Amino acid sequence: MAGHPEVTIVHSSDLHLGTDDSFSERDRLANLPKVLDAALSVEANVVLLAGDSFDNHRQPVELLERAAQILRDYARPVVILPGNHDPLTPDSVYRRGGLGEVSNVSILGLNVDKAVLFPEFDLEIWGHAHFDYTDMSPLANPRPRTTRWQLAAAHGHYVDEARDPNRMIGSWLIHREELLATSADYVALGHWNQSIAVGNGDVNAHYSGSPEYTGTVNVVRFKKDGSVEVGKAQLR
Ligand SMILES: [Mn+2]
Repeated sequence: MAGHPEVTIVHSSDLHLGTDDSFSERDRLANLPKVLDAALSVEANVVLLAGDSFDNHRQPVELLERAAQILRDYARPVVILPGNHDPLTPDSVYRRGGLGEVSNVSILGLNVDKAVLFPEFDLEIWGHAHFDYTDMSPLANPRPRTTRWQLAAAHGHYVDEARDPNRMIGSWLIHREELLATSADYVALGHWNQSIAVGNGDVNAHYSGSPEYTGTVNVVRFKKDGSVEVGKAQLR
């Protein structure tokens, strides 16, 4: 076999750009260039942001235009999954300020449907965007694999127990059997601030955590020999 391409993906989530912190003079977009710089340092082919990239939709258009420019200047592929803080509502940050028109940025559910294909890497990334603030099932209806490498992205709350039809508590739940049902090479999770693997090692499923709290991003390497390596890169 000639071998398939080796691919490096940087996975982050919960950047919460635009957080209203009136006690700080800090740039509200500061975490975005930090994550992109970390991606450059490990020569990532694709950056995936698994939800809550923005804290809320009450952002001035100027801030959104500046975020779009930072992403445009980065120039490499970025895939964004809208989460429960930045869903694709009519007033969404992704529908104002031009973020949906940046050619190297794919926003799941907006300028691409449920998946982004990268033929040059024999890779597909799929995920269900949040469209509003109500409950949804982040890993429902897993996409049948069409490429050598497949990454599933989901924004929600992982629970280790089997699904309980009588349990009505909790929103955006992700169950262990749903992780397994993806058969993906890597499941990129968002919603939790801490960086942690879930699913008992039966599947490569990881929360990246918020870079604000962890100071890191996840670095996922799909290797030529078919193995998957998951590590971290420090933010500077
Ligand atoms: Mn969230």
